[in-house]
Formats: sequence, C-alpha cells, structure tokens
Amino acid sequence: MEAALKTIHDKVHAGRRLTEEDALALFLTRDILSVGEMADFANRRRNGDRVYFIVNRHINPTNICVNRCQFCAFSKTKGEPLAYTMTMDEILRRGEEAALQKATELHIVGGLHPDLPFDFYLVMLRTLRERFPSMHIQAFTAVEIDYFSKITGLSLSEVIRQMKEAGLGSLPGGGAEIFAPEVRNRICPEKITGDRWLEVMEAVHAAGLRSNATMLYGHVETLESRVDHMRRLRELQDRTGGFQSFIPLAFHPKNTQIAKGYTTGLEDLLALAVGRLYLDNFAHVKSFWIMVGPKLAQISLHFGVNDIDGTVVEEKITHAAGAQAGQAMTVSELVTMIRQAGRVPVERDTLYNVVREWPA
Ligand code: V47
Ligand code: SF4
Repeated sequence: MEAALKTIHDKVHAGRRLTEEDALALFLTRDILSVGEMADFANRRRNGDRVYFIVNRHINPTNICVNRCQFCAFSKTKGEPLAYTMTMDEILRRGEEAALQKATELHIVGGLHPDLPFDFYLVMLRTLRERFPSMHIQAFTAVEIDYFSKITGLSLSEVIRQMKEAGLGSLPGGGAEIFAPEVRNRICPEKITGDRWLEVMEAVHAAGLRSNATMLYGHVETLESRVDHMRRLRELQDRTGGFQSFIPLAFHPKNTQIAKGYTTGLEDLLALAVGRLYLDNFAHVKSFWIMVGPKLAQISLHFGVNDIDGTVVEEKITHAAGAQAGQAMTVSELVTMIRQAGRVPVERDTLYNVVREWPA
C-alpha cells in the first residue's frame, strides 16, 4: 500500500477523522482496492451488511426552467417544442401508479417555472397527501425552495413551514452541484450560490425536516473543488445532523453545453468511496443506479455504499443527458443485485425505517 494510503488506512481503522489532504490523496490514488477495503470497513462498522433500497416513483412536474444550467439537458425554455408542464391530473395519475406498486415515496423535483404560482405547489402537496396519505413526499431541491421564497417574498422558514404543513416530508439532495464559485459560475451561473444552498438546507433542518446532499462530478471541477464541496457538507452536518445520505452524481454530457466525455468506472467508484470515508458524519452513501448503471452500483456495495435508491420508474433528468441504464427496476431485481453482492437487502422508507427485510 502507498505510504499516504497507509496513514489514511490507520486513521480509518482507528475511527479518526480524515483531513482534506487525505481526501485528495484518495482521489489521486489508483489503488482502488485499498480504498474499497477502507470504505467497506467504514460502511460496515456503521451499517453492517444491510443495503437499503426504496420503492419510489420520481415525478418531474415541469421541465421549464429559468436557470438553464450548462450541464442540464432536461430543462427547456417556455415555448420550446419539448417544454412541458403536467396538469394536476397527470401528476395524480403517476401517484396512482406509484400506489399500485406499493411505493412508499414520491420524489418530486422540477424546473424553476417563470409563472407557476407558489400556490400550485402547495395545492399539489395537499392533493397528493389527501389522496395518498401513506406515501412520503420528498420534494423540491434547495434551489426550488429558494425560488419559492424569491417569487413570494416570504422568508425561507415561512416557505418551508407552509410546505411542511401542506405535506412536504423531506428534501432530496439536488442542486448542490459543486459549491466553489469558480466552478459554479461556469456550469450554472444563474443558480443560487453554494452558500445559499447550504443556508436553505440549514433552514430545512431547523424546521425538523431531513434532506440529502449531492455532488455533481465529472465536468469542469477540480479534485480540490470536490474536496471543498464535501468539507462544507461535513461542516453543516456537524452543526445540524439533518442530512441522511450523500449521493455523488456522475455528469452525463449528451445534449448539454459542456463538452466532456462520460465519467469512468474508476472515477465513479472513487467518488462513492471517498464520500464514505471523508463524510464520516453521514450515515448513508447512495449509489443512484440510474447514473452509474446497475452493474457498477452493485460493485459499489463493496466500496462504501449502503443504499442503491429505488424503483424510480420514470427518470427524465439523466436520460435527457444520455443515461444508458433503464428507468425502472423491480423489487426482485434490486433484491437480487444486493444479495448477489453478499449483502442483506432491506426495503426502507424515506426516513430509513425498515419496511421489509430479506434474509441474507
Ligand atoms: O441537481 C442535472 C443533476 C440533479 C445532469 O436526493 C445531472 O435521493 C448528471 O439530485 N448529468 C437532480 N446529473 C437529481 C438529484 C437526485 C437524484 C436521485 C436521488 C436524489 C436524492 C437526488 O441531477 C441536479 C443535478 O445535479 N443533473 N443534469 C446531467 N447532465
Ligand atoms: Fe433548472 Fe435544475 Fe436543470 Fe438547472 S439543473 S436548468 S435549475 S432544472
């Protein structure tokens, strides 16, 4: 083992916190098996052999967005041929399908629409909660929450309070991208700053809601900016403890404004493993199988990952940008994938309560 890795290995096994230099050294090594061993150790110390998945359904009510981030192939400008906004009936139909499949979660995110009023979202939450009271609604990125505050003039805490009252259960982790301004200014100049993203999440956690955190990698960012991103997540998590899972998202370049190839398998595994090792205060590291493909997601279960998201059913954001994976997996496919990796499949709900556990 390389000398730098040996020091890190000893720290990990002693339960000591890694530094930013350690994280950078991990990103730079090609000794992927040593990194995997450490990340697997850290994961199993915390989560044992259990690997979680969820029966969920993604809904993207609109792809019309005023931001038009450079890396986003999903969004359209109002009036463009493929721009859409779902009616409440279309949203409810997806909810019905989810209920039939015994989904426990609706995952709802969309573009920043120039003229849908805040009330549209409140009515959507209320209607979904009334019709499907047993489903948890995980909805709106920090970027959308900030936008609602902008268009209404309400404070962040008031927006969150009203949404919570209408049925919002937790927030997904999108919109984080890479916090460093020099990267953000190149890939999403219109988007809220990294500071603001963190401020929104702090307010969300203060309101008693949990959330996830993502990191979009494989575009123009440097390894240092990835470490900086994770450092800021770890700091906020030390203060609030409100993040449930860390989800590195592999950049998909097709139909975007960023000329770059796809990420490699090694890069994907390192992003997940380094997340597990550096973010020692995050219980869960999730490999979103849609982004890395089911095969790599399965391998990642030996590289620090303990969650592979879920059934998903309809995925527009990554597929608009060239994702090759399907859009849906059945429970039995997810269970087989986890079992064959030698782990114990556990169906969870959004807040990581056990819905069903399969014997090993
Ligand atoms: O914020 C957009 C990313 C995110 C591309 O919290 C892209 O459980 C790759 O955050 N290539 C939204 N990624 C999706 C997201 C998410 C997904 C699954 C689970 C959870 C969770 C959160 O998708 C955006 C952005 O970072 N994204 N375009 C692209 N071309
Ligand atoms: Fe809009 Fe989100 Fe796409 Fe950016 S990533 S253009 S904010 S939908």
